[in-house]
Amino acid sequence: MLHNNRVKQLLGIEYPILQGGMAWVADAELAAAVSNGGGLGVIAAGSMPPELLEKEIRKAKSLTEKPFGVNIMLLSPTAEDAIEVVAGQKVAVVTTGAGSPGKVIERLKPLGTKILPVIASTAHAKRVARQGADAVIAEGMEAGGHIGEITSMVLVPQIADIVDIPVIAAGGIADARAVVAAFALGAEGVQVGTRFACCLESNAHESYKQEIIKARDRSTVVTGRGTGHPVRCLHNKFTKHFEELEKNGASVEDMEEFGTGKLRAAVIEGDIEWGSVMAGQSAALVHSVEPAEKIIRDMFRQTSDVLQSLEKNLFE
Ligand code: TUI
Repeated sequence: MLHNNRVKQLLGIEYPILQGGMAWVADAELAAAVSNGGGLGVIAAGSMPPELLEKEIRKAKSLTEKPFGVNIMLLSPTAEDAIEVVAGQKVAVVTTGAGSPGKVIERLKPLGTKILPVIASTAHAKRVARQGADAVIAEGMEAGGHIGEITSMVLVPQIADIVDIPVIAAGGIADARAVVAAFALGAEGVQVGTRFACCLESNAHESYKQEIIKARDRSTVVTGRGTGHPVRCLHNKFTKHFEELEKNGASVEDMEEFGTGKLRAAVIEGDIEWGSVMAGQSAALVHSVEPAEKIIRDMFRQTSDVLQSLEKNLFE
């Protein structure tokens, strides 16, 4: 397959779109749906013990002939086990998050696995490029879950200026307008989390999906800045209580203890009041639950309309 687009080339996919690696949400079923839709589906190892991760990888292989990836959350206590499972299963692509992927690159690159670290700063991008990353996913603070400090609008062009490997934009991308904007900023691909968390094949509880659909521009908040692990989620009783803890000077341990199990509660049990409903600011742009394949098709087909009106506005 020969493409001008380096992300399509690198990953062997039809549309340069990756699904974000969302713990508890991104299982084999979601990953296979995204891959079958022409993007790169990703299984999130974050919430999985190694036996379950292996089972999900085998399941994804049975559900799609297309390439898919595994996301390794580097803060997770099971990250090292996940690396070994991925090595054993010869997974084609690994994305990493929330840390430095040195060990992942060292262990998996010799096996031919493509490594795409999520980064949130120029220093980190330079470092992973030097370490041998195949592409970088530049994630702005519009994203959901664990985030950095810089917006996609200013992060993506800076990363594009300093690395030679392809840049994939993430954070705030939920429709064709954002795809065009990301490419204008120098990206050659996009990663989408929130809109896929809300898709038909996502494992998230129906109540979780409805909360995303109801979300407006100011519905997300960032908690945990004091713990060193800022996390964006939809505001609810959980985030209000978390903010109280921070204001009252609670210890990092107490805050982390309060947070434990809350993502699972939201995603699996549908506890949208006291659970951590992680979502990006683009939740406000998600209006319905649709199949992954339709989301991908619309996000790329509609780019030509966006470009046409853009040309009219700029040049006529
Ligand atoms: O990892 C994510 N998003 C996540 S992970 C997650 S699970 C979690 N639960 C509770 C608390 C914390 C996490 C939920 N959402 N996105 C990728 C990402 N990586 N965003 C930002 C970063 C990042 C930040 C700092 C990557 C590297 C980094 O520094 C590494 C270094 O060595 O400087």
